[in-house]
Amino acid sequence: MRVLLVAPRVQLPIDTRSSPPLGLAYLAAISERRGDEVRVYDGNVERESLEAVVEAFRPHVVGISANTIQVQSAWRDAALVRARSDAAVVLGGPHPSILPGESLQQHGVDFVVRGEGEETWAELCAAIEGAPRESWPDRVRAIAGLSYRAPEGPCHNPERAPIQDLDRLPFPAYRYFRIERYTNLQPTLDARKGPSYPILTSRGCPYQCSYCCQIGPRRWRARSPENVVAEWRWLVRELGAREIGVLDDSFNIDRERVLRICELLVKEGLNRVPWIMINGMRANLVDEELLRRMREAGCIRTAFGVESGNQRILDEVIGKHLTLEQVRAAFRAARAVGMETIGFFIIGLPGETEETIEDTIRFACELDPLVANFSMAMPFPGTRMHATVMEKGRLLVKDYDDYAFFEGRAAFEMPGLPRELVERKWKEAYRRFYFRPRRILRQLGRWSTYRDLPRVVRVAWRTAFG
Ligand code: B12
Ligand code: SF4
Repeated sequence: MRVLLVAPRVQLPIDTRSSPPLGLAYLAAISERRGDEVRVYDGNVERESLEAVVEAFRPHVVGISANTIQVQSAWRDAALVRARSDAAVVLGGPHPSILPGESLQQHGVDFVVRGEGEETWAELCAAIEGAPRESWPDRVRAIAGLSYRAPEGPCHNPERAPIQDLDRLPFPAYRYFRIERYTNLQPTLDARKGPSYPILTSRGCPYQCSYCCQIGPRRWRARSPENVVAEWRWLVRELGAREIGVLDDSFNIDRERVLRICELLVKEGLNRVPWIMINGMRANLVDEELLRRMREAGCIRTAFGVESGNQRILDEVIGKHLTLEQVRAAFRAARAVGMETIGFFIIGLPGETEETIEDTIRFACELDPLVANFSMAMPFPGTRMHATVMEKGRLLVKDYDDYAFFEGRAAFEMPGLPRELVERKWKEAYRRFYFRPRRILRQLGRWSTYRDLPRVVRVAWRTAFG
């Protein structure tokens, strides 16, 4: 069967990094294991049009991935595929998983795979292979995690149980990606040295922060250290990775597992290739010894999800299960072992006041990470924050494209939290953090400042003053 996997194009108003979409790389590996002929089309790096690819490749199944800010583009792609072929069109990813009915109403969409996709995808492809379109509803009735159109209306099969043994998954199939067209992992910080690859060593997260969009079960599942390091070795030795980014939601839930991964990386000499924690580690679960072992194993930079500098907001609004003192200790420990840090902060959560936002800006300056990333609170569908805003506030975003906060516009208002305040404090956060004399001096000491100067100035200016 010919299978086309599509990452829809997202147009953002500022330059961001690009990297191969890992979810599609896993699905490509599953299709390959089935013996399918695979083509991946990432609209963010392709030069050909999707129309041309559909016409030349003549797929039997087209799988399209979408988070919220991509979903309108995904629907356009689905309609475009339908206009040019009779392929089954399947949507998956965070947004369709949360609101499957909405995507099923779009022209051209036949199926929605909810949550973790590998097993559902394999079963769906097997069920419809060679079968006439009219027979699809009957053939897919028993496939867990699938939503589809049937003559009686949209059908949502029961949830799929999470994959128990993640070690049984194939490694992501990067041979279908044009790796040379992606940026490196953190282009504003590091020079591009060669191919960069992501890795996912665990799935899920036991926490439930109010703003976070979790599409899978809360249960955290991990790959074994041996399986993780086997992929790492393959990325470095076979694919020539020059840097690796760990994408886990919660890398450090099991301390012993992290220590064992680090031990194996050192033993195999894989620690010569730098790696970075892309997503935040849990600051309450780190200590100096753990970070030292990660540093020795090649980790040059870690991130922590700090979110707020106000304990009440952390406890009552987010449910972060984290204290400000634990955050301070985590940053101190990272500094002590020579690891660079990124802090993630959120401005304008429901329940905030000007004072709590002030606390966050001051806390960011006190922690003084290499990078402070201030997001404006964004109520993604399916999150507790979304429910709060719908119940007590007013949503300002008009469509899903607006869910990218880059334009500096607040997405909602709450009583006592007007949009002007959030937008003003968000800009102020960037200005106050990045335009401190100490910070400017440190920035001038980094080589990348000179290499990326035009881009850094453009982004900083737009964010702080634009
Ligand atoms: C790495 C990452 C990024 C990278 C992107 C790298 C890339 N090109 O993929 C960067 C840092 C650039 C980024 C940016 C953003 N991100 Co992000 N990101 C992630 C992160 C941490 C990992 C994504 C990943 O690779 N996961 C691993 C793979 C295996 O899982 P997956 O992609 O979900 O795919 C599985 C299933 O969803 C499903 N599936 C997916 N697609 C398809 C398609 C088909 C056909 C099928 C059958 C199944 C299927 O099967 C896959 C395998 O099981 C996730 C959190 C998470 N744990 O997933 C957030 C996450 C995806 N990001 C999120 C957000 C909000 C953003 C931003 C909008 C934030 C912002 N305002 O800047 C931007 C948007 C950028 C963009 N261009 O789209 C949200 C999305 C929520 C939502 N409803 O949209 C997430 C879920 C974080 C969260 N928990 O809230 N992100
Ligand atoms: S923000 Fe991080 S800790 Fe909180 S639920 Fe999401 S992944 Fe888990």
